[in-house]
Amino acid sequence: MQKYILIIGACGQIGTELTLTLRQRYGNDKVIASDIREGNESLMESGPFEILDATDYDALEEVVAYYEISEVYLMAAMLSATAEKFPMRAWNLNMNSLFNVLNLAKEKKIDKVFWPSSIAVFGANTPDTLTPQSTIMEPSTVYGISKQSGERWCNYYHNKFHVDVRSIRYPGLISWKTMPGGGTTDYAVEIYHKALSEKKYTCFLREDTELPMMFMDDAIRATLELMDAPAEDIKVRSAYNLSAMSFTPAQIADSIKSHIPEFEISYEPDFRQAIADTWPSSIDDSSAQTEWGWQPEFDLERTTSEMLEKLG
Ligand code: AKB
Repeated sequence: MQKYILIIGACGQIGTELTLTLRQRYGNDKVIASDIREGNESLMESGPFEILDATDYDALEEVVAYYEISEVYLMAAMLSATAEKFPMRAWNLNMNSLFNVLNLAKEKKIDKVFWPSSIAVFGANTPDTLTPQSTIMEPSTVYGISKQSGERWCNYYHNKFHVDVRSIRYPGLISWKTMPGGGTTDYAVEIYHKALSEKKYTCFLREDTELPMMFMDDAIRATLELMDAPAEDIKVRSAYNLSAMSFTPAQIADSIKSHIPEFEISYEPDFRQAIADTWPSSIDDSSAQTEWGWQPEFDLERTTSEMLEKLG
């Protein structure tokens, strides 16, 4: 049987690269990109594109029926920094879109769901270093609360209705094709753009704020490996911890200076510092490693070389 895939939030930082990779793998016409607004030309022109509000169940159901969709990647979300400014809008988007997709799967209108969680599910009382898969989770941000609730609902729909939903707790993601928007880890992308254009960057986090990060190629590969894994190997139906590297703003600046010696960084922490302070500095992803074979390929040095080369 032919497999048709729907990406919701296809114009975002992860959605763009996920759509292009899935189109290469399955064929352009098999992967339907959708978003609330138009985006990247390469994405819009390489295959079918639908304007879709993921909180509108009827509109979503119509697109799923029209294209005979069997798999949905729900990438639409309001990220941590923006969600602090618009709590109710964030809750509405992050939760209702998830319920809509989970309910389509419960009704057997689709077979498989991918939904992204985040390191934001953790909070100030979580062990900070090598944070375990199962641990104290008391998120204090709007975004973190929505992601933690989402994880519990994914687990519930799997246990109760046998929905095949799979998820990853993404760390901060670094990519050059599409800018992130509204996140706390966004500095780790902005810094490369500013290093090339202005040779200096003012960071909104303190120099010693260590956070888990990942290069986008690793994140996309992890997503596809998790979706390809046999259902019986997926023991975690909330979301998997996933790790690649951890660094501070001072360390990423040093890594850039080894390519651009005149680069200068200064620090003006803002409200995003308080968000970052509640997140872990490193993650234990041994469950992902043993259950579906996860291994990262990009460390900070490789990420810096790739970002500066591609953006340069
Ligand atoms: C954010 O900073 O909000 C995101 C995330 C870690 O989920 N990048």
